[in-house]
Amino acid sequence: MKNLHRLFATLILFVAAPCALAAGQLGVSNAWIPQAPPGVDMLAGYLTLKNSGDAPVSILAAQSDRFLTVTVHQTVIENGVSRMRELNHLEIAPGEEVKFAPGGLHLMLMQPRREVLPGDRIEITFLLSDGQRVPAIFDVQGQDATDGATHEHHH
Ligand SMILES: [Cu+2]
Repeated sequence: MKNLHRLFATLILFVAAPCALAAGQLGVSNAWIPQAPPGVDMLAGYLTLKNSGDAPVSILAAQSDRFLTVTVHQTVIENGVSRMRELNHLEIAPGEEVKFAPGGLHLMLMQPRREVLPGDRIEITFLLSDGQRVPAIFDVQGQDATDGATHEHHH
């Protein structure tokens, strides 16, 4: 009889488990960094994030050993002036795709630890509220590839 109780307890555990597994799943694509003009120690990173899970994903922070700090910025126009605002966190709903692009959302990459050159591949890791760490590899593009906000990224 005691064994039967244990069996029931185990079964309940298995039935309950799928609910606890509902999770966000962050996919990364098209990650690129335009090379900065000479002498500028501030770069921007662009990419597309997609949550293909069944729960919201919340990005709390990002980090890279190539930069002193990595933050999420949003460019906004206030009274005709372009300003950048730092986002403390970025929430992505299930099924939602968020595009970082010139003139909008971007990663602000401050004080590179060494020069960032075209052809470099730079890893930046996103830290999520559920403890997941999602790495992304960014391709550095030469300046000729970065003129204008309408630029499309080609491989
Ligand atoms: Cu910025």
